Amino acid sequence: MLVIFLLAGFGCKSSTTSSTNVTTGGNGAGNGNTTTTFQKGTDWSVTADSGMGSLVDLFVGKFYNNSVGYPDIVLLTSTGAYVYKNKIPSSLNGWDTSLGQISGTEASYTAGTAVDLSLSSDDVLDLVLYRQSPARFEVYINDGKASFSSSSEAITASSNSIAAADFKDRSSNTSKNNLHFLTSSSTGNNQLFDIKNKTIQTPFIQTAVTISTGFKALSADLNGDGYVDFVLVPSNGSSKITLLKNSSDSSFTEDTTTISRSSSNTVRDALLGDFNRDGLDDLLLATSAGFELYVNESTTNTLAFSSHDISFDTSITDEISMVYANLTEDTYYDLIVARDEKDSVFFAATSDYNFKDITSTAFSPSDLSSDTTMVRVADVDQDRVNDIIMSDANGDITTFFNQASDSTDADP
Ligand SMILES: [Ca+2]
Ligand SMILES: [Ca+2]
Ligand SMILES: [Ca+2]
Ligand SMILES: [Ca+2]
Repeated sequence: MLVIFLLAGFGCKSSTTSSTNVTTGGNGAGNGNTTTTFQKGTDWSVTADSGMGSLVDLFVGKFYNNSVGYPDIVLLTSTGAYVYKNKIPSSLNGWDTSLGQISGTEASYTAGTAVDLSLSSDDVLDLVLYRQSPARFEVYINDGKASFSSSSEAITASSNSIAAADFKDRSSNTSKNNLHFLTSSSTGNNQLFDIKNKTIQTPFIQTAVTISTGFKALSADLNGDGYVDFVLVPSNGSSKITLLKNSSDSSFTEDTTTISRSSSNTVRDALLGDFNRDGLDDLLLATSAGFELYVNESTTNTLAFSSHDISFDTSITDEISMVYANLTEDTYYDLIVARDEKDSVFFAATSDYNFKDITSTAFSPSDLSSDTTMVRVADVDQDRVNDIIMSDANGDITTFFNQASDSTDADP
């Protein structure tokens, strides 16, 4: 995939928001495997310092240069950004917290994303962050050893979520390194802007993003034309989901009618992932009343989505964080649902659109925390099967290693 891959949050599958180290689904039989187990890595538990504030986001990917590319962690919190380095290259297991807070990030953040802003130099992730006071976006350029230099651009709009999209020719013309960004704002000042040559461009693109209160920004190539598009998911139960179709890298077409929600239930989380394995990302919403799935039926020229039933054998209606990634060794992506103040639930896909709760067989019950607020997936030990990283609201980290063995019918 051409993009970036960090784990900005949410889907591991969709193009701009996952980790460099997340493996992808394979081409095998797709047998709905439900048998994997996860081992809690006792050397990989981190208790966050009490002064680190509350967790805003958790980025997993390569922040520290080494030959293999073991994923590291950056915590974005209400007091700054902090690096947890993967120790494996020096043969010690666990997360090394000694790099501490990223210099310059002594502020309260509400949104951010980790992307490689310069494909032509190294492949470590840089950061684009939104701080509340003074209100501004900041670019933090990684020197390859998780030491960052920063620049900023003032803007008064708030941001609670940000998604990135490569320019179409970026991977073949890395000297350009141009990216689009969409930010969602709970006060309605949703913004679309570009970063070129590691610099935020002004003025910000004045796209009329109609949606009044944005909850989450997502990105994927929705119609398969090579241009990465954006989705803006509303808060407060609005039925209008805004699609921003990228038509030439210099213009986006706003579409608020293709996906119209039938319910007004408040959205708790949203992700883009391919739930029927046709190569186009579909939209999954977790709401206050359950899940809504909108299946992508777009063609190159026309965006189209249809509502589709999705089946889980456990009801989930709480404050949640979802991640969609392949964790059993088959061709189906699986779903982890983290619930604040309740146990997380691991759903293994058994066929297109159908999931089975295998939490009780995949995890030792005493290992699972009951206050997970964020979950991410990455191949932490680079054994070619994806592992799970969970965090509570303070940034305390628990790592679960996938005991599945890599097989020829699944991940590359
Ligand atoms: Ca597209
Ligand atoms: Ca699909
Ligand atoms: Ca699977
Ligand atoms: Ca692994």
